[in-house]
Amino acid sequence: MQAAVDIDRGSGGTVRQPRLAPRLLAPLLLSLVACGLGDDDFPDAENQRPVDGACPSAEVSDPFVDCVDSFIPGDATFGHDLLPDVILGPPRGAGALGGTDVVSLGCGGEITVYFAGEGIEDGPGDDFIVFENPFALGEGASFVEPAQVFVSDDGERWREFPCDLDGELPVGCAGIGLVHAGAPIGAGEAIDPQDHEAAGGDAFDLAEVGLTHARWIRLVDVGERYYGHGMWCAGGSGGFDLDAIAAIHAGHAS
Ligand SMILES: [Ca+2]
Ligand SMILES: [Ca+2]
Repeated sequence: MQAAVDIDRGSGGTVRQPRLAPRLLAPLLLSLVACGLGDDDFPDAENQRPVDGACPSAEVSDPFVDCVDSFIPGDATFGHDLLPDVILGPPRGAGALGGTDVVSLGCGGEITVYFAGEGIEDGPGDDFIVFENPFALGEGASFVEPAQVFVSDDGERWREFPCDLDGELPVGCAGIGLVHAGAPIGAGEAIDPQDHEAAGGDAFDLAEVGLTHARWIRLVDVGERYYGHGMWCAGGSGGFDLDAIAAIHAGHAS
């Protein structure tokens, strides 16, 4: 597969150096020009465990989480006895009031969930929405408990969505947007939980991390890093609270 070229070393001898043959180089250059990005633009996330593998037989049921692969909470306890049902299906937000149909991760806690079949697909724009339970503090301010989002298609290598915690509100993290889908319960027209603008929550685009599909999503509480102390992620309901995750572009969907 490699051609060789002779290089004159100036001392009468030559050494053989491998190089890419032109017929191999052309498509490589074309593909680089086509997407403008190399693999190095999407490095795998460091220090992420492979999945536990608890979900191989899960079947596609709806555009929401199909199975919980693993749950490693901090000290929190809220909603843990209701797993996995509490995070399956559509969100049950309460708008500006937050919501309580959640499981709390606690400081540094993490949960890894699975989308069966072809998983989530990279379609135009955002591909999935994470729903937490932030609540309004008035004047456009919210109380938030952020988590960083990781995705994997093979269960071993992970890509991370950059989660900027330096500003007044976190950017690129889950747990920021108020959740309107499911609220107020039983009143008015139902809000489509796959419509980010109407439903709220925080939406993510697989193209941003260079994946065409993702089957696993891992959420890791970063409240302590954001606030600089563990006050808000301590206690029974401390830290990021997962309500639901909706696939916008599901590989199995018609
Ligand atoms: Ca996309
Ligand atoms: Ca909480």
